[in-house]
Amino acid sequence: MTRRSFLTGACTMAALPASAASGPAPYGAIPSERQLHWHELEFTAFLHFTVNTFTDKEWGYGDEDPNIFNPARFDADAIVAALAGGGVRGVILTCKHHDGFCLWPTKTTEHSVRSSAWRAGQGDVVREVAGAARRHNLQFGVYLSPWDRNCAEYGMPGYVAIYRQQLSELLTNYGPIFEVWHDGANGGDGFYGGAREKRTIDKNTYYQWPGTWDLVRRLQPGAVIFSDVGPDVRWVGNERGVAGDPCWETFDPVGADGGPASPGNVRDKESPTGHRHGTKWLPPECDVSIRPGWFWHEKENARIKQPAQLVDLYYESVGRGGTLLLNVPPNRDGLLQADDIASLQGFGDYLRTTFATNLTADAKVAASSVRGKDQTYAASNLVDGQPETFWATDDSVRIADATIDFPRPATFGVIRIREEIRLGQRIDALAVETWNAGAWEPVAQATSIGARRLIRLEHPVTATRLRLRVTQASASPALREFAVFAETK
Ligand code: FUL
Repeated sequence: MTRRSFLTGACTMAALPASAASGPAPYGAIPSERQLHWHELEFTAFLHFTVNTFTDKEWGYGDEDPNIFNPARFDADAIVAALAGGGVRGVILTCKHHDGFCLWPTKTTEHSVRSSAWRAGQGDVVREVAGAARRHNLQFGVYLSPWDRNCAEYGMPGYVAIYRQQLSELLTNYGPIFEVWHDGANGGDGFYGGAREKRTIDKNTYYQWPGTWDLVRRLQPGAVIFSDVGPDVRWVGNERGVAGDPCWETFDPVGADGGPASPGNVRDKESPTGHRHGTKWLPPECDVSIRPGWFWHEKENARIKQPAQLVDLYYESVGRGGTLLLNVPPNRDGLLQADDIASLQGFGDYLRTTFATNLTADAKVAASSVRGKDQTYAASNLVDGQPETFWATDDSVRIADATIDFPRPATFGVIRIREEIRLGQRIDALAVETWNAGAWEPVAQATSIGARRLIRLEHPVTATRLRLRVTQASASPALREFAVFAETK
């Protein structure tokens, strides 16, 4: 050890007060690297596709003939290209839904594409979607239903090894996986290898989730794990795609009966808002289908959510610190329906045009307080477009403001505010004001900020001067971005 590094080490160890220029200490729970990466995706898609597409069901019983799965014009590139056109950054495929039919040629069961007439048993939907996702620069994720209404072993101890084997196949043979999705539907009646009976399982113990999650960590350390209770991403508590307001990124799940929580067993009334000061960083994923059902049904072809509805959902999910997981189900041809594609495209156009130009980018910013008067934490970091920089104040500060002066009047309808979440969720409330005829006038207020808060104004506002006021915080504020945009309608 050199003398210099010895001294540096000694200084760090001695409990000196933090120098003014050192960064703020994190507050409460903080996100992992894999969660940070997931937050950046904002908007991802679900593909619900299996035998149900051909039987017109939402939940298959498990006795379906594999030959009915025959999407004659299946084209993963066309599907993924349409998703990319909608602004989607990741896609999660139902590799196995509750009916147990596997969309890849698994070694664990005959009940898969291998036994199907589709491509004479040589097809692999998982491989094709994973490949198309990579070609279109989208991340790829897998949904593997724990409930399996086909498997004879379901409900018995042997099934857990089968489930883990299926997961291992998916996590080793298809490249990087960004998310592993475990739904919460658990047990009931089914085919179960011909038994045709009802099988119930203990939600807390049967699947031995900790062992399965260890397996995911080992095989795909970068993947986030989704379920009602995480461990990385929580279900938002409804299938409407809407987060609470406030929506805290932290959450301590409790079972529906007040006991321990597990996938399929959570007091989900609390999931939309999460828990302020919860001990786990467990942000919400807001899943919703573009159609009434999760699978494609001819009778729902005229009931597709329009771009304006998708825009509302975006503000109610991504805009509240979560992500939006929008299901767009392939049809019997193995393609997305034209109307679904048109809605996606309209929504993507809205996102691209509205968020193209941040009007604060050439504004000047001055703050009531800057940490240690150090430029590293200057308020101009709010508008520099750099993800790594942030505005911070001294540790003792809880109420602070930043004033933004535009070089010319700016007209905007959307405000975007982001905390430096590497340092936890610190802010409890803030307000935005405009300077008008010698006085500050309120424009908007918000509570939870977290990864991202989008405020959509009822009417556009024109201003040359704006003020962002942190009115309540649990630790000194650390904000990464303050941006405003003209909404294109
Ligand atoms: C639920 C399932 O029961 C639905 O069929 C759908 O897959 C939804 C996303 O998750 O648990």
